[in-house]
Amino acid sequence: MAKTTPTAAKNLLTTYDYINPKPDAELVRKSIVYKLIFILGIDPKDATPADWLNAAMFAARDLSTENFLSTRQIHEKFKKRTVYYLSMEFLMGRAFTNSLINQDLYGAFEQAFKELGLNLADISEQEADPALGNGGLGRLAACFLDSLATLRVPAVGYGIRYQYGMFKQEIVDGKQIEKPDLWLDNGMAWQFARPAKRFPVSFGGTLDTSHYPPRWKPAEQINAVAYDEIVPAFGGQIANPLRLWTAHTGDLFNLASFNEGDYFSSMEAQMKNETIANVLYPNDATAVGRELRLKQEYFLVSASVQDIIARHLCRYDSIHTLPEDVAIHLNDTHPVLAIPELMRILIDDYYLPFDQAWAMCQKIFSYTNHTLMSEALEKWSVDMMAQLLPRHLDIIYKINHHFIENVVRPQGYDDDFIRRVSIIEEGEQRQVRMAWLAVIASHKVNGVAKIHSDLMVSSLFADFAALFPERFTNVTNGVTPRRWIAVANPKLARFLDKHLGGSGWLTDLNQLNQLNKLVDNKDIQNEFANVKHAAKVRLAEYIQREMNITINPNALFDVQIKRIHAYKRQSMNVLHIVHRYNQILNNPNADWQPRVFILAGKAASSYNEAKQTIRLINDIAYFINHDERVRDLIKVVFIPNYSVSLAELIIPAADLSEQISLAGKEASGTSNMKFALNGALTIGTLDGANVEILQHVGAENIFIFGNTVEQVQTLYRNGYNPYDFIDNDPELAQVVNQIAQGAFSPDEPHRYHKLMHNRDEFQRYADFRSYVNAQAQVDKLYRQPEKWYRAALVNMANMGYFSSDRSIEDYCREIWRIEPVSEQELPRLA
Ligand code: 26V
Repeated sequence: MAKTTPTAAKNLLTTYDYINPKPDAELVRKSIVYKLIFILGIDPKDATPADWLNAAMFAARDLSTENFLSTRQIHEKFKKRTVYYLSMEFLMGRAFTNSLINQDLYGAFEQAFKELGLNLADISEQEADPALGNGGLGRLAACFLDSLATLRVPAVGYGIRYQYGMFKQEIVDGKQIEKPDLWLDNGMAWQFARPAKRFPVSFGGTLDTSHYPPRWKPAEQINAVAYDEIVPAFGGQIANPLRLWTAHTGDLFNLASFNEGDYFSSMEAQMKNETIANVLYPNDATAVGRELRLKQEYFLVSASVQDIIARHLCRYDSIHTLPEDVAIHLNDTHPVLAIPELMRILIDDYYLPFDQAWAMCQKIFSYTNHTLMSEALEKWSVDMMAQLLPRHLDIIYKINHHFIENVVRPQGYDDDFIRRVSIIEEGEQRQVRMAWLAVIASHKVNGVAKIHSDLMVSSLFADFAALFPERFTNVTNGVTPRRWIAVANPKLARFLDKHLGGSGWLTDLNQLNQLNKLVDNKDIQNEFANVKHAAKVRLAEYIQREMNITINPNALFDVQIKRIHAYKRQSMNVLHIVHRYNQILNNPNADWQPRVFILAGKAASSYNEAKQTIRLINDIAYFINHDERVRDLIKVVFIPNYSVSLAELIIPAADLSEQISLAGKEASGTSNMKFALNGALTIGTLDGANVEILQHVGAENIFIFGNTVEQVQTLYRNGYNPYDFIDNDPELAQVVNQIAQGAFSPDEPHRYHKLMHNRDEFQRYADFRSYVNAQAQVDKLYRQPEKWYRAALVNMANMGYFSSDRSIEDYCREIWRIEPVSEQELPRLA
């Protein structure tokens, strides 16, 4: 489409020839009321809290739009090399409060609502929490977008605007029930619809190889249409886009039947493919959904790569400059089809020779691995790919051939090695190994914590590390202090402002170091204890209101919140709870430390063991919470429908952070960082980022237990037998038997038999005793508040390293070679 902007209009943004309300409370109030009346068409006397929220979000969006548009102008003017972050998941959390804090508008909006007789905090609670992700990987992408904007890095996030996010979890009779998550139902004032930004995405059909380049004649086409979400930097001035694609249902045609005039058949295909942007897949999706998942992945990357090229051609007139201008980052293997997609466009549309296109790809792509678990490593059947993406499969074969003949064979590797590194896995069902393709095409491949990156090189990618040792690197994950302190824990933010002399820590988290001087100061310990207590009261009120369970804020809050998965060992947490329960009943008059065990998390809907674990937690909660003999010494709470917003409520209230995965299985973990940053102590294994947290906070300030990776591997090698541990530990045996024989499920005594008597793949029983001992150390320290709060302060003081700002600086320097927008490049304010 030709650009039709008249010359006179071209400089409006830079000359500020328009009205933008200066954000004082009065103008904010007027702006909110204006939006309510003229944008939403609602009479203020009829407005619901959700209406007020929408109006306020429009008002707040106005105030970041200028930054958003001028950021784009700066990038174009200075031809800023840009990173495009491709991810199937973004767990952004609520946008409204975050944007007010990042733009220093919280006070003005609070006052404006006060004048309207409303309360900002209540209004903010109306916002739906877009759950466009499963867990850690999606939330990491969101923390990274916040840091990218705040560090002024030219960056665009690309994802899918799933109509229904992750399901809504309800707990009925202890069981997880999945309900649709209607996050878009109340409108989404935060996103700009971009109906003109649309790209066709094709599927199926045939490949005519009688020409060069071969001609792909697709059978179906669907349009990807963009929605842009503003990602505001902390401190204003810069705002980057998160571009989310929807499938435009009206545009899909079965081309063949449409051409034959068969309107109804073409509509049928449309209905079927409507689902492309409908749901987010849980991470262990069944075979039924696999084809749709593959389509979603291609839909994301095809639209994004086309958009990236279009953006490049706005700045440069040649495709050949693409590698200087563009870095594309692959968040796990999910967007790896971007590689053959870019190859296809370069070869088929721009007529580049294969070698030249391939050299460009290797400069452009980089890839992060987020898991070593074999079941999460994506492989697509060659047959399915041949059906759906014949040209891409053809290109993958060529890449594989080029790799084997030009890279592997010349180095003298044998056939067995070649079989192992081939992108195509031979066997009954030939499969495309997406992680292999990612490694072969990328100039850098990173793991997400030191131990994980080391294991990645020594196990999963060992053969590739022999071929290209310089390709592999580590970038330890981080979390944004804006979301995880300023938004989630404002009282802690005030505490830090006070003792660190201002809010500089928010963009330079190493300033927390200065707390180290203060950790022995009793007044400061008390002040922090009060901050923690207030957060515990807030959580206790929520649990009372939503679940009708009374908990005591003076008890130790012991928290495990994350996806429910066997390797994360929620069921080992349960073993400890039951063991403690038994001990209390055996010795009721001992001086027990009261504890509240808080758990939350979703189980993938097809993952039975995880769902059983949720049910077990709820059965035990019901049983123990109603046993008068334990009084208030143990309470167990499973909070339904875990989300970013719930994490913001729970994490500040935690005393103890449970990070108890089997060593070698958790790539990094990021909630471990959020907890420690909020002054919780960690009980954890030597796994993921726990190892680096230990190094930063010191062994006296963390409870480390359990087998090391080496010990775990030795146990596996020697044929791990859970009964070696159960039979040698009578207290453990008692716990296992109680659960397995129905002590907590009297209506169905065998309900948990299988859960307890399986092969214990993640060695809960091997680590049980060491875990229980570590828990005793926790009680002991908690009894000495001075020591406990000192340790909590030491944890906070040494968490600077775990800011996602540091992670992003590492990526920019080591992987993307990207420079932020400089002070000089920023527009001068009028
Ligand atoms: C796999 C699949 C397979 C196909 C269906 C959809 C799907 C979705 C997710 C996954 C794998 C998830 C990998 C993941 O979430 N890894 C987590 O990444 C965090 C950020 O790096 C890290 O802190 C966690 O330790 C790691 O489990």
